[in-house]
Amino acid sequence: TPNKKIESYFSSNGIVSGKLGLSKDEIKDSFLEKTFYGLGRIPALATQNDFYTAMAFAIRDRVLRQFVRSTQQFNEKDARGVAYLSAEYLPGPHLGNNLLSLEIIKETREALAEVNLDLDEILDQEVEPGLGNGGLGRLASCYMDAMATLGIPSIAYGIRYEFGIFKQEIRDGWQEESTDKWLHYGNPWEIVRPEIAYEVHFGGKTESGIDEKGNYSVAWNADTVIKGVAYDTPILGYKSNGIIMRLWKAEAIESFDFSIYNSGDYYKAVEKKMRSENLTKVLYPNDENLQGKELRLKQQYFFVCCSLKDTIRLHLLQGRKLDQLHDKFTIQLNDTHPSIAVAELMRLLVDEHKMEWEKAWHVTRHTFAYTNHTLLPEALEKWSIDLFGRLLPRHLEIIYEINSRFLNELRELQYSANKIARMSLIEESGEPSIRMAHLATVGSFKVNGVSALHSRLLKEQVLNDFAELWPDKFTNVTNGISHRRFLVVSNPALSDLISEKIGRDWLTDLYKLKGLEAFAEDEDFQKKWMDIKLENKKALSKHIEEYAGVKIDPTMMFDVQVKRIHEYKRQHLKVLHILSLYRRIKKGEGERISPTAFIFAGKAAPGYFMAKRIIKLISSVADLVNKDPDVNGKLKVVFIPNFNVKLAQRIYPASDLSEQISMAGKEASGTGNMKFALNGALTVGTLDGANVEIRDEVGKENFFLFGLTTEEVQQTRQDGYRPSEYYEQNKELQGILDMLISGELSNGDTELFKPIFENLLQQDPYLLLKDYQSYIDCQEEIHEAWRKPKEWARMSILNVANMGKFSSDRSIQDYVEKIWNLQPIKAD
Ligand code: OAK
Repeated sequence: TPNKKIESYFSSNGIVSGKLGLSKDEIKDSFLEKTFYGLGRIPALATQNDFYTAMAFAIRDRVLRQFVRSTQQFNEKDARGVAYLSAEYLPGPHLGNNLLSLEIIKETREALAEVNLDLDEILDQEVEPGLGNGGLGRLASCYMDAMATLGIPSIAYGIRYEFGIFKQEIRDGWQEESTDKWLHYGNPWEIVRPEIAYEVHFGGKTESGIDEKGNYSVAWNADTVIKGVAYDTPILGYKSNGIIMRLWKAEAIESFDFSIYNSGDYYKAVEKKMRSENLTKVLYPNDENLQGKELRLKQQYFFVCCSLKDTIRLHLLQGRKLDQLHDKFTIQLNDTHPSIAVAELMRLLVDEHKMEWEKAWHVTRHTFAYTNHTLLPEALEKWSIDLFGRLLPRHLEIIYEINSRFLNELRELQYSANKIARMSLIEESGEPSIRMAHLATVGSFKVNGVSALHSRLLKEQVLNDFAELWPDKFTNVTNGISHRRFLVVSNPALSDLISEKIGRDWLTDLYKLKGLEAFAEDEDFQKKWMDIKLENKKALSKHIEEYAGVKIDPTMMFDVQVKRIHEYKRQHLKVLHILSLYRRIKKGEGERISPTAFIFAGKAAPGYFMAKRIIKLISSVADLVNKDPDVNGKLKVVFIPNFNVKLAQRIYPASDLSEQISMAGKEASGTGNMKFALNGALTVGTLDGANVEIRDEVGKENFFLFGLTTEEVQQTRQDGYRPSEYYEQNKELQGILDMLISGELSNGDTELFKPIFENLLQQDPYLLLKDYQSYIDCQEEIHEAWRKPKEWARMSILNVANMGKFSSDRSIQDYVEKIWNLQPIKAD
């Protein structure tokens, strides 16, 4: 029963209905109060981190107010909503973004200045939650920013990993990993909800029988029970709603096992608790490479089970019926990591809520929608039947039942045995396993790829049989990025310059940037534009000197490749280019090379041999080039350690050239490409992922294109590709490749880079040698363009002016129209 007194107090005195932001004095008062009462700190003892925490608490109060208000409005309207399920999130630092959303950056800066503190130093204290590996996790967070801003009734579910993506250090050129202790200083943004907790079962056996009502039913007698507890972080939209990111932490069901405790073995009793908590200890650091580990499957089921039980609770709380779940919710699956949800929802409906199978299946397949984020075969999730059955015996039965009904439908359509085997949810060849992408596709009403090209390839290749069977199920939603985080917050000087010219409407409608086209030729504007770039480059140079020990002249061209290290992304193609320039300089043929700093950053999966070797190669090339007096500072190479959202926010604003050079057909979309272009970097890229659409938007004359198309890649394969032919025929390329095994890069060690050399000569699965010459020619064009600063500035401005399409606001609008079919509710 609602407490009317409290409700009227809430709404009458401004707790919920007050204004959005705060004045300078209110911020100061609140900040000082949090320092004193919130942390119990006297100024003499307070550290910068205390001040950051106090400010975070002060701001969180306001963020929560917006969240409460949004929830009230969503509930009043009985709105249709989205539950977003993602095993990964990369929110980045919260404070700066929340200050922007409340429109109080200036006031906060002034309030702190009055007490002799500097906002930038305070912002720098924040340790970001690294709860994801790369693109997929960051996309989820960009989407939360947009969902909150647009007023999409939504909740985002995930896992509260105690240790996120590892911290990367570079020692002697090699990547070294250490644990990411992001919770070490506490986390002022989250609120634990001990009362929102669910039991999750594992293992044991199933037993079928007849229940009290005489119906056939299945009981799952699990042998392990773990509790999932909700930790909520409010995510604020720009000047609007707040939504919740609800992350589940695993806990033991009882703190102690009393039977063991009473027998006197205290340590053994506690051991069980520790084992339960292991479940959410650490994020698997593999990006697009499946490991098939039991703990990973446990993590997936654990968070899916809690999230579905919570969604059902929210649904029933509104007085609705369970068979209307799909009318009120879409559950969006962020790749297949949460796709066990299809079986779990069936289990909850059929076993726990006693719904009949057909009805439950109708609800299920109208509730889920599935986003695919990769075509890489090694990333497509499969779980061995053996492992799966041991951990989730009931789910295995349910999947068999779904499959048997599905295959019967296919038989009725007269499909061949071959085709039926191809489409089955179970792979029979080799070790029998469950194909999670098939489960997600069969169990969803929509399936989408993340760029036009990727969605086409998904339909034509990986899910071709399904797309022929259900053509209307397949759609595209091109990825987008939060322009508020990646331009307004991270590049304030450029944002102000833009707003001076075209006003501030672009903060909520990125297409408004088109207005900048009118100033592309304006020399005064160009100068201001490039001056800001230079200032950002100076700031990055400082960071690089401090963290990578390399001095860089900020007037050089900053040629940047930052992303996970993966062979398909071809960081080693960039290395071949650098070595080609180096060799030209050594031969005295370097006059047409513009002074360039090559900047790399990104993490390699700890078990990925080739990726780690590529990092070592970059470091070795850096040593050679940076120290050679003949190069005379014309080239610099640097690998900045520990790429994360915070570092990314420094790098994009300082970049001149964005390297998007994956082999065509491999990068599902890319989102870094959008962040660079939004900050005025020009792109050199293949026709892959969203590069295609970026080039369409900015115009082909403002984009440096090279390399094979996806069709040409396929043709090359069909024709029988022999990389050694390119090595034989292209003498420059030969000389560069020979350097890898000459010992020149490795203190005489001819073995160190042999694996890379041999891989390229013998297989070259990502066609570096085939694309090499086209890349080198394109780079020559780029170096020439850099020598015409006005031209460059014009192209840079035109790139930014045409980035409207790549806001995550547009992507979310697309999801609303093509998939979610709901009404946004903007906070008033
Ligand atoms: C990671 C693990 C498994 C499957 C996919 C991924 C992943 O990160 N994919 C990336 O998703 C991004 C967001 O859609 C895309 O921009 C990247 O191209 C894609 O590699």
